[in-house]
Amino acid sequence: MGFDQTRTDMSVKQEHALLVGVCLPDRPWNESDPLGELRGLAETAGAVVVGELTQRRHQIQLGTYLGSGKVRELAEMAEAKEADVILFDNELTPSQGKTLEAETKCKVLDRSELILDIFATRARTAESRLQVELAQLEYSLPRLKRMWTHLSRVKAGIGVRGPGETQLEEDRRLVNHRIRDLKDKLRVVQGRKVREVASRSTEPTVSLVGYTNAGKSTLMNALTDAGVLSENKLFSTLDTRTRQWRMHDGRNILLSDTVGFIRDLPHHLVASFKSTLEEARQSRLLLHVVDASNPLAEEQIRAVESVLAELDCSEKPTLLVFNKVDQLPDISFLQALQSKHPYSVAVSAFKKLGVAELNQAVAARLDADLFHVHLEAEASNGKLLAWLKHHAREVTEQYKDDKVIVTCQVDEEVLGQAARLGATRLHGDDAILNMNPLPDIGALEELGNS
Ligand SMILES: Nc1nc2c(ncn2[C@@H]2O[C@H](COP(=O)(O)OP(=O)(O)OP(=O)(O)O)[C@@H](O)[C@H]2O)c(=O)[nH]1
Ligand SMILES: [Mg+2]
Repeated sequence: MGFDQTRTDMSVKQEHALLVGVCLPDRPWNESDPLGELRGLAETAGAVVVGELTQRRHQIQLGTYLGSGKVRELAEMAEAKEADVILFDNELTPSQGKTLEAETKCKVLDRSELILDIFATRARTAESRLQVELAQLEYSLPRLKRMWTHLSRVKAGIGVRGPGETQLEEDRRLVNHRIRDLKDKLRVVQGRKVREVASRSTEPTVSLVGYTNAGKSTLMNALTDAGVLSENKLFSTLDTRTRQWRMHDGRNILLSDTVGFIRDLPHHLVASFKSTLEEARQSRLLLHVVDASNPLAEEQIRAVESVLAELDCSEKPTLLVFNKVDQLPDISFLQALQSKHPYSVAVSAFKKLGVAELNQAVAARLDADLFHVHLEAEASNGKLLAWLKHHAREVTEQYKDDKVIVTCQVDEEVLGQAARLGATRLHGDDAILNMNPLPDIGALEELGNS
C-alpha cells in the first residue's frame, strides 16, 4: 500500500488496531482472507493492524456479539498487543459496542463507524464535508456517549440549557439542531446540483459506478485524459469528476467518475451522498466496473446493485465492465462471471486492454436508447431545424404547406429540448397520416427480386 500524501496526520502516533470478524451463515466470507477488506479499511484510516481474530457462529450472542470465551480472548489480546482500538467487521448495536468496550477496556468501532471515519478524513469539498458530518451525526445519535464539545459553537445562545437537564439530553438537542442545520444547507446545494446537471449540454452522460477499488478512476484515466487520482486504497474518490470522452466513432460523451460503494455501506451515508451521485442518477448509462480478479466479485456486484436500488437507479441501463483481467488468478474466474452476465465487457484499465470493445458496447447501448420519431414544426422554425441537424441522428425533412415534418433518431434529452424549441411529436396514425411514406429499402429490394 503506497504512501498517501493527502493524509496530514503522519506526525500523530498511528493507532494499533485489532480486527474482529464473525462468520455468520448469510455473510460473504472469503475463506483465504476473511478480514482482507477490513484490513484495507483500517489501513486506509491510518491504523496499524496488530492482531486479528475470527469466529464462526450460527447466530450472534445478543449482548456481546461474540461468545464469552472469545470476548475474554479478545481482552487478553488487546492487552498483550497494546491495542488502541478494536475494529469489528460486523455491525454492532450501541449497547453491544458499550458492553464490549467495558469488557475489553478498549475503544470499539464497527465497520460503519470506520467507514464514516475514512469519509470524514478524505472529504475535500464543502459539499462532501457537510454530507459526511450529517451521516456521522445521524449514525451516532442513538450512540451518544461522549460530550459533543465541537458542537458548542452551534448552541443557540444563553438559555438553551434548562436547570436539571442531563448532559445527554443537552447533547441530543445540540446534535438534532446541527442535523437540521446541515440538512438545510445540503438542500440548497442539492437543488443547485440537480439544476446544474439537468441544464448541462445535451451530450449524454455515462457514469462509472462500482465497488471501491474496482478501478473506476483508472478506467476514467484510460478513456479520457482526466488525470484523476487512482490508488490502491479504499475510497480514493469521494467527489464526482466529469470529463469529455471522445469515443472511437467520433462522438463526444461526458464520463463521470464517482465514489465507490462497499458492502453494508452505512445507510445514512448513502442517503447523504445522493447529491454527489446526482450525476449517476441522471446519466443515460451506467458502467458498472467490477474487479474480476477478486474472489468476491459476485458479492460485490450484488452490493453495488443494492446501493443503486437505494439511489433509485436500478432501472437505469447498465453495462457490466469486468476489469483487471490482466491479473486474474485463473481465466475460469472471468469465464464464470461472463457466463452469468453475458452482456458484459472485459477490460484491463491498467494495461488499456479491451478499450475498443468497450467503445463499441457503449455506443451500441447508447444507440439502443434512441427513439425513432416524427416531429412536426413550423417550416419557418430555422432555429429548431439547425439545432436538430446538429443533435439528432439520421435527420430527414419533408415540407408540407407551412409545416415541416422531421424524421430522426433522438434520445430523451434531445426530444425534450426539441419540444421546448417548438416541435410537436407525432404519434401512431398521426405520424403515418402526415408523412409521405419514405421508401422502404428492404421492401423495394424484395419487390425487385420478385
Ligand atoms: N492489475 C490491475 N490493477 C488495476 C486495474 N485497474 C485498476 N487497478 C488498480 O486498482 C487500484 C484501485 O484503482 P482505482 O482506479 O483507484 O479504483 P476506484 O474504483 O477508483 O477506487 P475508489 O475511488 O477508491 O472507489 C489501483 O491500485 C489501480 O492501479 C487493472 O486493470 N489491472
Ligand atoms: Mg476512484
